Amino acid sequence: MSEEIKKERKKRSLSLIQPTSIPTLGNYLGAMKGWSSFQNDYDTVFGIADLHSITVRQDPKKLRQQTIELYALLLSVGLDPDKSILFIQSHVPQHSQLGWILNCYTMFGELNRMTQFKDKSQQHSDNVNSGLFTYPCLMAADILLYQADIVPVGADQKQHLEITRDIAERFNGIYGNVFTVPEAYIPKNGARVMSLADPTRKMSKSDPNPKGTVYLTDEPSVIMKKFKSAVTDSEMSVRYAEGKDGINNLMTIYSAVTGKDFDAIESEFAGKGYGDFKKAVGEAVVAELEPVQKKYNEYMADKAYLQEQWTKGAEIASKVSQRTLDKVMKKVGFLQK
Ligand code: ATP
Ligand code: LTN
Repeated sequence: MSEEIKKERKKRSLSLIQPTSIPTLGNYLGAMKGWSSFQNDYDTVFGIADLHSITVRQDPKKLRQQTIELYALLLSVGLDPDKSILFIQSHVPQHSQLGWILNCYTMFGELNRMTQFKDKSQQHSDNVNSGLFTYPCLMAADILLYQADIVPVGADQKQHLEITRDIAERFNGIYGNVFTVPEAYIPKNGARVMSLADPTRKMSKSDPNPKGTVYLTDEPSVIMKKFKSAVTDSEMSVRYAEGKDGINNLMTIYSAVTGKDFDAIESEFAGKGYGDFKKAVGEAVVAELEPVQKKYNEYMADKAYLQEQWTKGAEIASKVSQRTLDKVMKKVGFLQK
C-alpha cells in the first residue's frame, strides 16, 4: 500500500486552544501535553481559536502577541508542522462560514444549558454578547469541517463535545451522512487541574489571581514559589481523599507529570510533611517545563519561521475544510457560483 493511501485511512484528531493568555499548567496537562503523541497514530489538526477568544473583550495588541506566543508554544510542546496541520482560526474563513450555518441548526434551549456560558456570563456580566452564547456552534464548525474522529480536550469541554455531536447528528438526520460524529478524548490524569490558590476552582488562564495559576513560561523560581504557597489542609498527610482538594490537586499534577500513580505517591511521601511534597511537585513541574521553555525561546527568536508555518497551515486547513463546506452548502440548497 502506498504511503499516501495509508495516510488517508488514519483517523483524524483535532483540537484548538484560545490565545487568551500564555497557557497554564492546566491547559498543558489537560490538553497540550498529550497532543504531540497523537501525531504518530492520527492524522492531526491543531489550531488557535482566536475567533472564540473575542467572546471576551481582548486588547488588540495583546491578542496579536499572545497568538504568536501560543503558536510558538504549540511547536515547543512537540507539534510538528510537517506532521500536523497547525493553523490560526481567523486565517481560515470556512470556520465562520460553517459556524453561521450551524447556528441555524442549534436550538436556543441547547445553548442555554451550557455551563461555560453560565460561568462566563457571570464572570463578564458587562459583556454578555451573542458570540458568548453561540460559542458552541463555532466550536462545532471547527470540529466538523475537518471530519474529526476524536477531539482531545480537558474535562471542562465535555459538554461542548456533546452538543457538537447533537448538531452533527441532527444535520446528518436531515441531509444524509455529511459529518463524522466526533468523540471527546479526555486524559485519565490531569483532565482537571485546579487553582493552587483555590483548589475548588479550575486553574484558568483568565484567573485574575496569578498566585493560583502556573503559566508555561513562568521562571523556575516563580513556579517553586507558587507551589510553596499552594493551599492545602491541616491534616499533614499526603493521601487522596474527599475534602482534601489542595492535596488531591497536587497529587494529580505530580502524577500527570511523573507518571506515578496515587498509591506510589502516598508511599513516597508517607511520614513526610507537606513542605517536602510541595517542593517535590514544584521541582517535577520545573523539570517538565524546562525543555519546553528552552524551545519556546528559540522559536520566539525566529518570527519569520513562525509566520511561514502559520501561512502554510492556513493554506492546507482552508483546502481541507472547503471540501466539507462545499458539501454542506450544496445540501442546504445554496446556489453554486
Ligand atoms: P479561559 O481561562 O480563557 O477560558 P481556558 O484555559 O479555560 O481559557 P482554552 O484555552 O480554550 O480554555 O483551553 C484549552 C484546553 O485546555 C482545552 O482542551 C481545555 O479543556 C483545557 N483546559 C483548560 N483548563 C484546564 C484545567 N484547569 N485542567 C485541565 N485542562 C484544562
Ligand atoms: N472551547 C475550547 C477551545 C476550542 C476547541 C475547538 C477545542 C475552540 N474550538 C475545537 C477543541 C475543538 C476550549 O478549550 N475552551
